[in-house]
Amino acid sequence: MKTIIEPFRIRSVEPLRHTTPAQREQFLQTAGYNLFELRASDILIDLLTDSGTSAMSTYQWSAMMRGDESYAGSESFFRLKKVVDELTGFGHMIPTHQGRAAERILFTLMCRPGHIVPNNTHFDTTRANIEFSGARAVDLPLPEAADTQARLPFKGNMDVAALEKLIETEGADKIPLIMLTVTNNSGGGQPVSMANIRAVHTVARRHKIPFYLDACRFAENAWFIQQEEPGFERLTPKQIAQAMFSHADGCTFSAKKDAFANIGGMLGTNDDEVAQKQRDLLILTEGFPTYGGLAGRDLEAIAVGLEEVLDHDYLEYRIASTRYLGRNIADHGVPIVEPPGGHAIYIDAGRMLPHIPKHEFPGQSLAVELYRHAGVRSVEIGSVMFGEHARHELLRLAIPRRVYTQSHIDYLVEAILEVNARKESLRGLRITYEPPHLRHFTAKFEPL
Ligand code: PM9
Repeated sequence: MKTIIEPFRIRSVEPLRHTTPAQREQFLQTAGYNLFELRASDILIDLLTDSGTSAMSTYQWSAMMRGDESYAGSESFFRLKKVVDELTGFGHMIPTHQGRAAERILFTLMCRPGHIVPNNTHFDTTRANIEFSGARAVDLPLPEAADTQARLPFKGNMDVAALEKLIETEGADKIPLIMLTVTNNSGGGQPVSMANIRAVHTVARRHKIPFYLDACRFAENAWFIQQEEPGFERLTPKQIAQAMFSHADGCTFSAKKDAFANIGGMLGTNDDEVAQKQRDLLILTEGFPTYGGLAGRDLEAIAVGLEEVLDHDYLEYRIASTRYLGRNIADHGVPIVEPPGGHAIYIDAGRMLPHIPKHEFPGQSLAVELYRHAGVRSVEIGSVMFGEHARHELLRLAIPRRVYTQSHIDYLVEAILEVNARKESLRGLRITYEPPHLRHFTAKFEPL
C-alpha cells in the first residue's frame, strides 16, 4: 500500500469550536493583534507551536499513574535516566522543567560578557538566554540556506568553514561552547546531516571547545538522516539518534517536542565537574536533581515518549504529513521554505507579500489574516521574533504531534490558498508596545 496513515486510533477527543470572522476580528482587537494573547478556545486549528501540544499515548498516560512523587531518589527519575542513558550515552542527565531552564543553567555557568556562542541557528529562547548572560549568540547557517527556495537535503547544517573562521578571528578562549540545533527550528525545521554533526565535533575537539546539541527534535532529525544520507539506510532511527549524541559533549533538550510530553526538559553532559555545578544551580531554582521542577509523573511520560518517538511508523507518518501540507500549498503558488522540514511548514511571507516591508512585519500580517479568515493560529518567525537578527520574514505552521488528522490539514490548505488568492489586500502592522526581552510573546500591534 502506498497510503501512509496515522499510525494510531483516537479514543479520547477534544471538541473544536467554530467562530465567525466578525467574532475573530473582535478577538484580534482585544489581543492587540498578537496571537499569543488569544484564548485557545477561540481557535479552530492551533499551529502556534509543536511544543507541549502533543497527544500522549495510552502507554504514557498509564505510566503516569505509577509516577513516584518522592522528593529525592524517585523511581521515576531512575526509569527516565535508564532510557536517556541508553539513548544519549551522556554521563549525566539532569531534568529541568522545560528546555529554556536547561539553557539558563548551561549558559549561566559557561558564558560571560565577551563570550560568543555559535550555533547553526539559535532559537529565540537560546539566543535570549545567551544574551542575558552577557555573551553574544552567533548564527552560522549554510550560505545556501539564505535562498528559501533552494532544495537541499540538509539545509539545517552549520557552515563549518564559517565556524573555523570565527574561532580563528575571535580565539577559542572566547567560545565557551558550540551548539548545533537539530532540527534547525528557526532556519525552517531543516535537518542537520550526520556528516555535519561529525565535522562540527571535529572542529570543536581540535580547539578543545565543548560541543552541545540543542536536541529538541532529535528523532525527526534522525529520520531525515535515515532517509536521505547515504550509509544510514539500514540503521534504525534509534541507532542514528545514538550516533548523533555520541559526537556531542552534552545537550539541552525540551521534552515538549520529541518526547510527546506536555512539560519537561533536561540537560545532558559528559563533564563531571560541569554536571556538579549544574546540579547546584538547579537546586536554587528548579528543584532537587532527581526531579528538576517536574512531577514524578512527568518524568514517566517523558521516559515512554522518548521510546515511542523513535518508532518507524510514527516518524514516517509525521514527516509525510508535514510534507503533505508543504507540497499542497507550495505547488499551488505559496512560497515556503523548501524543502519541507520536520515539525512545521514555514511560509516565506516576505516573498509572498513583497508590498509589505520588513518593518511592517509581513509574517505577522499573514498570521493575523489566517486567523481572521479561518480561525487558524500560527506564529511569526521573522522581525517580530528576532528583530534585526531575522534572516527571513517567515510564518510558521507548527504541527502538534498526533493531534490533527488529514482533513484538518486539508482545511488548512484551503484556507491558505484562499488568503493567497487575495494577498495584495493584506496590510502591515505597527508595534505599539514591546517588552525588553522576547517581545513576540507580549507585544501589541496596530494594523496600518
Ligand atoms: N521551541 C517552539 O514553538 C516553543 C517556544 S516558542 C512558542 O518552537 C529549540 C530549538 C526550541 C525551543 C522551543 C527551545 C526551548 C529550545 N530550543 O519551550 O523552553 O524550538 O521547552 O524549549 C518552541 P522550551
